[in-house]
Amino acid sequence: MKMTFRWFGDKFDTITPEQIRQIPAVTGVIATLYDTLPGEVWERGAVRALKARVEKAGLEVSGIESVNIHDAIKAAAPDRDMYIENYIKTLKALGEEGIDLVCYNFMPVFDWTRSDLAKPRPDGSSVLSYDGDIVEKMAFEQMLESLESKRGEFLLPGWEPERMARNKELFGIYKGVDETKLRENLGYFLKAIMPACEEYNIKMAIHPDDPAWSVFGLPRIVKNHEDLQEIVNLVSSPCNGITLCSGSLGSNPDNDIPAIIRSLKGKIHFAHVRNVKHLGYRKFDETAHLSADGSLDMYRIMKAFVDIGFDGPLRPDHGRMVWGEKSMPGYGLYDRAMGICYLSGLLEAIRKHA
Ligand SMILES: [Mn+2]
Repeated sequence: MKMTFRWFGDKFDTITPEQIRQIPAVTGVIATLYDTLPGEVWERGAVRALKARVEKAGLEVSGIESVNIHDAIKAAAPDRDMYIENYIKTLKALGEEGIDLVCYNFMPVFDWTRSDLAKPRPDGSSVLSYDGDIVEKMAFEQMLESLESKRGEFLLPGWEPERMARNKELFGIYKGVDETKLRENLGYFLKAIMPACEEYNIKMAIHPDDPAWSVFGLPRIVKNHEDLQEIVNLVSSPCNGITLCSGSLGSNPDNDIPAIIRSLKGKIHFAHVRNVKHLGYRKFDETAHLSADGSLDMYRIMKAFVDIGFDGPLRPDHGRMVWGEKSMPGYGLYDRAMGICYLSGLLEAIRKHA
């Protein structure tokens, strides 16, 4: 298991690789070229520069999160093959630079959703929060405006303004795309890219939908164990796998995360480990990583990863905002650093006890 930390690049992140290097146990970053748009080809030179930047700090690039997928691919629009070709070119640029893990998601129109980006908690910290009564009664435009007004000077990963400016048009292209169709479109995409993935040994790791249910009437196909198993079965290749995100799957209390981890042995390429606190039907807060702070049993989750012999990169996920830090919502330094230290402690205890 490799301990890693997400980093958005010097231009966008409030944190530096040099700071990340000082977090005990962390050996790599999960990086991205944050100023590329879905559908754009990543140039090999830019990938090489990104790697050099990270390596200068004594870390490795342990994977990419994300190479976003153009909506034309997800909706099977007439120009999808062109965008798939571009995706393959990006994979080649990454493969030639020795990068072997790509996290992606297949959510239509927008990425993760929250009703509050900075909900105050009794201890004075703030967290990302989801209240279905608020989100699911809003029009999408209202949701967009509300997030835009609260993000401050920071970009929200997955809610890039260029993409959101086209949201009406995007909703339009998903007309007639139900879950079955969306899954077929994912299968088409995976079949097309697998030869390149296999050539360069790039593991594709689909991220679960967040939250793990449909919002704004859009289809979602990465919500639970059954969905993940279907995706793994879509294309039989060692490169077709998943990102096990405990927080996204864990938004639905019906998802038994340790059981899902155990059942997907060999198919988990990447792990996001964080906690959530269930507050009622379709209501949750993100919390500190500590088991006692949320609803998930982090010991059982880490134990499941150890038991299946998971050896890929693992990173803490969204953190609380603490100690007056200002950063991209969920992506401050302090609470994520506390989170990964805690997970490393669990890991040490599990291994020594074994
Ligand atoms: Mn995640």
